[in-house]
Amino acid sequence: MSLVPHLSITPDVAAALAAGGPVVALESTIITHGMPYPQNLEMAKNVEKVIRDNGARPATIAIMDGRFHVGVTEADLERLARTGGKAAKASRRDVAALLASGQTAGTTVATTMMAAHAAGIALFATGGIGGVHRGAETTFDISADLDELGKTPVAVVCAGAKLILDIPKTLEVLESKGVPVLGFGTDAFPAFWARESGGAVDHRVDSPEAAAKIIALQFALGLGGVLVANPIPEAAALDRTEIEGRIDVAIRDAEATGVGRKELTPYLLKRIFELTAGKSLAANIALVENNAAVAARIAVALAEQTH
Ligand code: PSU
Ligand code: MN
Repeated sequence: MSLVPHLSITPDVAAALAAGGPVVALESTIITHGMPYPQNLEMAKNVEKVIRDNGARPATIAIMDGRFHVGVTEADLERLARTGGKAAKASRRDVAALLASGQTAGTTVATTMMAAHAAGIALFATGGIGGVHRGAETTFDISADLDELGKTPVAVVCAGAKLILDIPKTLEVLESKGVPVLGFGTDAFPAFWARESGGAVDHRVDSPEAAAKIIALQFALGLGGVLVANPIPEAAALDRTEIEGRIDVAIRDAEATGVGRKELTPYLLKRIFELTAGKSLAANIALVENNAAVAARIAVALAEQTH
């Protein structure tokens, strides 16, 4: 019982993994649902380049043609980027149905972790993780990302979680699931577009080597995933008060139009993009690239420590 027979790993990723080299997984919901075309395609290509420039191999993960692709061709990236909202969003509960139907789907943090682990990839870079939505005490809307982090041994480098979520509740659930939250050069849990959320990380690390040491031990002990929280670069960060105001408007609009469940996160992202006149998208791209660089450096340190 395993995902392995359903993986299509590109030859260059397979060769890097066989040699014990550094590989960084990338999700695809950020391409299919997180950003508009053509910025999504440009971002996807740039992020792969950033990983290569930092000494690791990128492996973008997506579900296409009844397979879990680990590493995609440029033509496949183009295909994912051009789905224009028609692709499915693959959470854990969707995997079997999507592999059966052959539909094209972006993989979330949860399903990208599943495929990365099956392929033997330790590091994964994204923008922000899913978490506990505001009002979860009535909607029960808690992302499957948190549960996956609790059980699947992959280290996810993110810029924290968006303030569209309830950050204190998200940190509480991460604690319940036993997920260590490492602050990369920070004591503060970052809030995606802003460098601070008001919440704190559990442990601070100040180098890729220090992060790699904890990640290696977490995996050796069989304790599940690790979350590395890496704040957006100062120059790209948005003003927290301004972004908080926009988020409140977007949430009210979602309630007014009845958007919820799996459509909620993509809807809020699109609405905030409109409300900030695109500034949120530019910041989003900058922080993903920054996370890719840090993930690649940690992957290199981890490969050196384990060989
Ligand atoms: N947060 C972002 N951008 C994103 C997502 C989250 O800032 O694109 C995507 C990720 O793929 C994440 C998913 O895993 O949304 C979470 O969705 P949900 O809340 O439905 O689990
Ligand atoms: Mn949800």
